[in-house]
Amino acid sequence: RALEVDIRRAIARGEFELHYQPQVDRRGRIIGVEALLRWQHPTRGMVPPNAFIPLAEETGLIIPIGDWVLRTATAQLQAWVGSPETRDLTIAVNVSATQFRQPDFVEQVRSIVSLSGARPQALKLELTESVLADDMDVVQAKMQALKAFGIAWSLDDFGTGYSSLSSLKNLPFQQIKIDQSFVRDLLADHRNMAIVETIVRLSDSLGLSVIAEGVETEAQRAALEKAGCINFQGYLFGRPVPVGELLPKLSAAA
Ligand code: G
Ligand code: G
Ligand code: MN
Ligand code: NA
Repeated sequence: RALEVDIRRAIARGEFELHYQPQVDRRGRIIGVEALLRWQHPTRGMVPPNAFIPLAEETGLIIPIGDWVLRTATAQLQAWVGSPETRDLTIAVNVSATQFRQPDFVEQVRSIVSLSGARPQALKLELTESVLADDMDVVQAKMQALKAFGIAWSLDDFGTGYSSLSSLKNLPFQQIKIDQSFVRDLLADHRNMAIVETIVRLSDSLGLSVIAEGVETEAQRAALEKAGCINFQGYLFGRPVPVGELLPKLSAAA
C-alpha cells in the first residue's frame, strides 16, 4: 500500500516531527509537555496521526516510529537541561499498545533513554486503557521495571475504555488523564461534573495525580478546579507546537 511505503520513507527522510503541548498547574505555569507526532508529507502536506497510526500499528511500523519518537523526545529533554527555564519540564510520550506488547519494550526504552543521557524522571509514558485488558502480570512487570528505572506512567483517555478499578489499584500509574470528552460537555451536562469529581476523589485516595485534557475555556478550567483538578492541558493554554514556538511561551509565563 502506498501509505505504508510512505511511512517507511518518512522515517528515513526525517519527515516526522514532534509538536509539544503545554501542561500547566493551577497558576498556569508550564510544568511539562505532551509530545504529539506530526508528519510533514512532501506531497500530502501535514498528515494527522489518526490518519497513519492505525496503519502503522497494523504493519508493525509503529515500532520504528515509536523508537524515533522516544529518541527525539529524550534528545529534547537532554537539550533542555542547560537552561533554567526548561530543565524541570517533563515530556509525556504516547505509547501504543503494539509497542508496549513487544517482548523487548522495557529494554528498548531503557536503552534509548540511557543513550540520550536524559534523566528518566523527566520522561512520562502515556498508556491507554486498551492494554489493561492484557495479562495483568505481564503488564505489571513491564510497568514496574520502567518505574524502577525512574519513568512515570500516565493513564491516557481515562474513562472512555476498558478500565477496571483493580487494574488502577495494581498497576504503577502515577497519573490519570481525564479524557477530553468529559471536559467538553462539563458545563452543559452536570453528569460530567459528577464523573470528574469522582475521578479526582478516586485519584486522591489512590495517591495518583490527575490532569484534565482538552481544556478550551476559562469556564471549563474553573469548573475543573472546583472539582479538585489542578493540572490542565488544552487549547486554552496552548496548542501542540514545534519546539521553537514553545520556548517563547515559557519565557512569557516565567
Ligand atoms: O495530536 P492529536 O492530534 O491529534 O493526536 C491524535 C492521536 O494520535 C491521539 O490519540 C494521540 O495519542 C496519538 N498520538 C500522537 N502522537 C503519538 C505518538 O507519538 N505515538 C502514538 N502511539 N500515538 C500518538
Ligand atoms: O489521545 P491523546 O490524549 O494522546 O491525544 C490528545 C489529542 O487531543 C491530540 O490530538 C491533541 O492535538 C488534541 N487536543 C489537545 N488539546 C485539545 C483541546 O483543547 N481541544 C481539542 N478539541 N483537542 C485537543
Ligand atoms: Mn496522550
Ligand atoms: Na487523551
